Amino acid sequence: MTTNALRFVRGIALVAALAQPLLAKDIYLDCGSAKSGDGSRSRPFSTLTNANNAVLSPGDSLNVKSGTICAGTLSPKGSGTQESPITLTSYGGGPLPIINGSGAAEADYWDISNIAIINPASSVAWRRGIVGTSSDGTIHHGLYIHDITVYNVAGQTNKATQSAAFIASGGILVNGTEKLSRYDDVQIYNNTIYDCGGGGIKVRVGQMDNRGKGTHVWGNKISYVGGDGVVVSYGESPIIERNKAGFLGHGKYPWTGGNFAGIWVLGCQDAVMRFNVVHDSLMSDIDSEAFDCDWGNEGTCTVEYNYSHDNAGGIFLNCDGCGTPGGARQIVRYNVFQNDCRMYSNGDNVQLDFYNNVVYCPQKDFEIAVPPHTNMSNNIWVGTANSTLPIGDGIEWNANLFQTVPKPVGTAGSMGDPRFLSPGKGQDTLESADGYMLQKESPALHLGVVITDNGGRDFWNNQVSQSKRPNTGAYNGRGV
Ligand SMILES: *[C@@H]1O[C@H](CO)[C@@H](O)[C@H](O)[C@H]1NC(C)=O
Ligand SMILES: *[C@@H]1O[C@H](CO)[C@@H](O)[C@H](O)[C@H]1NC(C)=O
Ligand SMILES: *[C@@H]1O[C@H](CO)[C@@H](O)[C@H](O)[C@H]1NC(C)=O
Ligand SMILES: *[C@@H]1O[C@H](CO)[C@@H](O)[C@H](O)[C@H]1NC(C)=O
Ligand SMILES: *[C@@H]1O[C@H](CO)[C@@H](O)[C@H](O)[C@H]1NC(C)=O
Ligand SMILES: CC(=O)N[C@H]1CO[C@H](CO)[C@@H](O)[C@@H]1O
Repeated sequence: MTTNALRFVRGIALVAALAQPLLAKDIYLDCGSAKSGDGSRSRPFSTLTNANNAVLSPGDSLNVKSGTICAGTLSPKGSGTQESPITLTSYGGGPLPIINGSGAAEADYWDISNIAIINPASSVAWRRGIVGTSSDGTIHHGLYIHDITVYNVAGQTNKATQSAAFIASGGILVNGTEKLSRYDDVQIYNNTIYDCGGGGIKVRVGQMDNRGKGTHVWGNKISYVGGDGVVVSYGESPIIERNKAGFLGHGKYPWTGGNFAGIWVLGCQDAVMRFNVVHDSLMSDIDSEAFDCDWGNEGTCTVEYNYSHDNAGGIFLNCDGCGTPGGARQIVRYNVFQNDCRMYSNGDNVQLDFYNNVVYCPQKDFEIAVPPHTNMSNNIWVGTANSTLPIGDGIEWNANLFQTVPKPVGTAGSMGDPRFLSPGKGQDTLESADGYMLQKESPALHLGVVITDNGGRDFWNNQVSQSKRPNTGAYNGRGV
């Protein structure tokens, strides 16, 4: 059974739109009202059925009364245009209106904001809060979902036994998959998502040979979801940034089987994950890393300027061997990883460039597995005396600084205290990682090797030169 709180269906919308007068109309819905009116502000519709029957045109809006609860599926019809999207939002001020229900989607140029969505149930199933679908074999454009709160969605939590339902469950989903359909210009930002079985935000915008363009997922706060934080698949140059994902695997509908990871991409070209914070993930079968360049990624897959801490699965997953290999160059740079001590690698077809990161694990042994072709440059590794770091013909170690953990056998590098400002004190924000700046006496200053095409700035936005020796670690400013 598929249930969604909100679904967008395209259908007859375009034909109807041609027959509409150019005047935009605003439709009002007040589920607290006793009798249904004509959808005007003074005589609003009172049921989701009324609202679902209306066909909206470019520039139209559907407004849901604040402080009310509507039971059922909101599934409005119609498509906007780039200049005149259709708006779905709340009116009247006060608490966000809640759509409590099931149901489910295709549409162009919708801007959805300022509503709350729940989809509770006593047992988990294929269920999501909000879903946009593209299944008619055409390219859809423009889905903007922002300032929405999604919580209490009883999505599937077991990927081992219910894989398809788990993949399709979570807070906010986009499903641009069927019959060569694709979704361009999907923007999901500033939403709050918690207590959702299956995960937070899962965006599929196309297929391997037909990737969706312009996917941007940013500024979302995701916590206590029973699965993945953010997943973007089959996008061209998608950007996932400034999201916070914490306590993954926990919550009202906690993880019960299979694998999940914090923030990850699959089947993408040139994906970037940056400025995110991922923390306190529960251990799943073998994943639960903060970041993952999964299978089918091509070009580059970049993880930069992020901070993560205390994820049971650790730092990073190369999963290029988990499906159709894409062979993207994986670039992990200028990140701070606190008490994240593990990397897992599945797939031999990729090059991993892991440089200018801080990996701080004074209490837990490292468990680091990397692709056979890996370049570890300019990182600071703080570990235990018992930890070992990987060696191999294709694993190169340049200018790393090691504290307590021994240098990998037979490689160059320095041992010593990096003299961080105040390590181990990071909380749940990017700012809280400031303790990983370097003191004036730090041996890490100017210890690094020059890396060409290095992104030009460090974690704190200090410049990184293409010719002068950088510091090791994520901080390239002067000693403080
Ligand atoms: C949502 O609907 C379910 C039944 O489907 C009901 O048990 C629950 O109380 C409703 N929650 C709210 C906040 O209306
Ligand atoms: C996407 O839609 C198709 C067709 O309805 C369905 O088979 C598939 O499971 C859906 N995937 C997700 C992630 O919702
Ligand atoms: C994000 O949401 C907050 C309220 O939670 C609001 O004040 C802010 O303006 C929003 N930012 C954007 C860019 O929409
Ligand atoms: C390190 O390993 C040795 C031998 O396995 C063990 O006796 C010792 O307790 C370990 N030390 C720590 C701090 O884990
Ligand atoms: C590894 O990176 C360093 C620094 O960029 C570079 O000098 C070296 O040539 C790289 N090694 C390989 C095998 O690419
Ligand atoms: C490169 C960059 O913009 N880094 C930012 C990372 O986050 C810290 C803390 O919010 C900012 O100070 C940096 O500017």
